[in-house]
Amino acid sequence: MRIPLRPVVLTGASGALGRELSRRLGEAGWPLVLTDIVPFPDRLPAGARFISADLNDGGAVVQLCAGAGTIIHFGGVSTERPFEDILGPNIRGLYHIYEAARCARARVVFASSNHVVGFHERTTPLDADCAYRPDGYYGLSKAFGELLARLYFDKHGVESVILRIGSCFPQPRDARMLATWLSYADLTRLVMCAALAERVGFATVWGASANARTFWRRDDRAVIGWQPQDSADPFIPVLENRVSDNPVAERYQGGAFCAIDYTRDRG
Ligand code: 15L
Repeated sequence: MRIPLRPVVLTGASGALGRELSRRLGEAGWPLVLTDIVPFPDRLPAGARFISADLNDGGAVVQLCAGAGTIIHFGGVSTERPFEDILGPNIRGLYHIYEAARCARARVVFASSNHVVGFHERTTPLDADCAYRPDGYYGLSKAFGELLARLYFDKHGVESVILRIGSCFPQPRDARMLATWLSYADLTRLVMCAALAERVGFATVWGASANARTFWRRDDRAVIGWQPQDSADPFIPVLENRVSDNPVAERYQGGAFCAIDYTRDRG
């Protein structure tokens, strides 16, 4: 695969997926500018720089991204939290990322989440243009991010690839992840394709491996030329009965996130 000519900013570099991407893109020789609010815990890949920055600080984010061709945005809060914890990193922070992309004329590869559609039932197969049904403040912030990306393309021509990531872990862990699992290798190829594709406009791709039990169907993967190569299917015999005893978590695509602070009458 080609190597990008202009610097590639990776936010959230010190998080689980950020560290994995730093190592793998670093090994591929990508010109990385890594950033996070906390120090980078690993040895820096050859040719990479690390700059500490707070997504809440718009000036710092714009400066960090100056000259970049791509911003791979994995920073911010990555799980369900109270609204006030989400507001700075995921709402204001996203706005800063898109302003930085506009200034640098960079493409954004945005780590969105399946939790933007978490309250769809598991029995409903979804296309990427389905209705938003966020399952918490975290999913809501990712839906805001997707719409911000849409706005910045329509108004400013800032290109985005939205990665609606399912469950990206070394291995699937329960029955739900037989549908939602994304391997690290498929994630890496997905990010590479999203960054390198010639023209993407505004594209949305389900971030899941080739899982027979998937909840998801059509998306824009052809635009970036990505196909998953891994699958959760070999784990079916050991995981298909690994379910929780929470009926809300088991009914909806977002799983346990849907059950957090759930107060609706179940009748
Ligand atoms: C996510 O968006 C989270 O970042 C991750 O921790 C998982 O919980 C994942 O979704 C999932 O839905 O399994």
